Amino acid sequence: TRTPVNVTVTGAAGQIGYALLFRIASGHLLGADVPVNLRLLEIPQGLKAAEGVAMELDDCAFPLLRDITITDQANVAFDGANVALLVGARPRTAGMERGDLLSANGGIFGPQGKAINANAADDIKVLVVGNPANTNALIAQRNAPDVPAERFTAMTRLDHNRAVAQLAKKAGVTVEDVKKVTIWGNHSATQYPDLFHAEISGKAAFDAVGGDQEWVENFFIPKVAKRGAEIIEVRGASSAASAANAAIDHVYTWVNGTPAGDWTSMGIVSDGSYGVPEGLISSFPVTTKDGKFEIVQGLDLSEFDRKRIDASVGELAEERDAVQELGLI
Ligand code: NAX
Repeated sequence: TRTPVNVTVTGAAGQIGYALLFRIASGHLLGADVPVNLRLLEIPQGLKAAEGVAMELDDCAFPLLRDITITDQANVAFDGANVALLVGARPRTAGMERGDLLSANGGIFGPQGKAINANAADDIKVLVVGNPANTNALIAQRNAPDVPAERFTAMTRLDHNRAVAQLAKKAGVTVEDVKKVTIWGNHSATQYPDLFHAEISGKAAFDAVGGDQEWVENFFIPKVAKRGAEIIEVRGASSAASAANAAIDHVYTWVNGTPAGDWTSMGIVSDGSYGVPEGLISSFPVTTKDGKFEIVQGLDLSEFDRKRIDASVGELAEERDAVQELGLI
């Protein structure tokens, strides 16, 4: 039998945590033959609810679930961690300026980065879900100097999946017919969901959805970029099950590889590709294989692509400058 993989989840008592933990424990994160130990990190006020979730996990009698640890100590939660899903974050509340938001999250992701650096397993893979995800990932990464930078990633897979679903709907095909969609930049309203390099049933996606630039600019892009706000308005709460699903997809794809003829979107440390300043955590088209990813190279960017990517990357650079000024990185 295989050695269990240690999976740490922060914000385990929150709504994404509740949608996520049962799927990790049932084998959807890593595979149906991989046993897992769960390490749940919460703030003290969240510990009791996390205990309740752990009771429900017990009650599922999942064959792959070995051990559950519940703690408010980052050093305990990340001890021997192979995969860490950083979901818990400080949300923006009324009247909060961006600097306040970034520094509150710096107070979370700085120490968690240090705890990962000191305690995690050598093969640690980190996914940051908690917003502002890209910059929180940057803070954690910079606080973990002994961990290879490429092990810190930010989640844009939910945006990616949203884009795929919108394109399938418009073209009247199934989601499996939609390939090579890219989310570029920041997981925020400035993100650039790119269909110009995508394919639908083997043809250029732009043609397959009617070749209508107006629809792309005024419907498709805002639909994807503002979907989070739309869910809040309609459901009365922010995306949880779809966010958890995207986190599962992100890690599963990272570990198990992208299918031939397709790629995915991940927020990763830039190596300077496509003019994205080195070191920023920005979303790119990537292929994955054997637990490693590579940026898809050689895509021709139009002026329209360039403008949209630059705008979102510009926002990331501003966020980096702000956290630098705050002494968080
Ligand atoms: P909830 O407020 O339901 O849960 C957050 C949980 O985190 C709470 O239980 C809280 O006690 C815990 N927490 C807070 N600080 C912590 C710390 N320092 N250590 C450990 N736990 C801590 O939020 P939920 O709806 O689950 O969303 C979680 C995060 O995901 C938010 O930041 C949200 O903005 C972000 N999202 C990111 C998405 C993405 O695509 N990247 C999409 C969905 C979601 O909006």
